[in-house]
Amino acid sequence: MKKARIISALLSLSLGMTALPTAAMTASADGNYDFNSDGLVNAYDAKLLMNRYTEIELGRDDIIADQATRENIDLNGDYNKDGELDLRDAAELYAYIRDNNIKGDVNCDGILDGRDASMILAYYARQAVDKAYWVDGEDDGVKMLGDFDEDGVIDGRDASMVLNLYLKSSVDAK
Ligand SMILES: [Ca+2]
Ligand SMILES: [Ca+2]
Ligand SMILES: [Ca+2]
Repeated sequence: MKKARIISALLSLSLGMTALPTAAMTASADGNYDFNSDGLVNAYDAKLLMNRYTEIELGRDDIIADQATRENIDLNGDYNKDGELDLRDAAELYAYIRDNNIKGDVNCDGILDGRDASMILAYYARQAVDKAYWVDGEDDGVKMLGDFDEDGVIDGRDASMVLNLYLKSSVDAK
């Protein structure tokens, strides 16, 4: 079934991007990649770009809920400017997000705080129950940036390290 194949290709892409060639990777994202206009360029936007690709491939327009978001993607989603909106654009945007944010800042707002810690913890809790349970955008961000201590596992330890750092910095600031 075509749809199932595409979905599994998308999943493997978002989980294993290091396997893709990086030679043509652009150094910076200079366009407007905040597709959902929430002020942040993060994994949600990369996920939306993948969803838009899926819509185009399947001839659908019901995966992305918001028409303005869809138009933003159609205008700016060709990340590598090769005239096609495809999975490579999504992969390169994911790589940009992964490489241009600090470890632990899973929502990519430039601050490590309780929000990041709880996203990491929620991801860990969900994965512990069911590895197939995936929250689009949110879990993509955690997967890329959530392994704070870089031991190869995203778990409660990463969440508490991020939280402790945040608590320490807010105490120091007083
Ligand atoms: Ca955004
Ligand atoms: Ca953050
Ligand atoms: Ca870890």
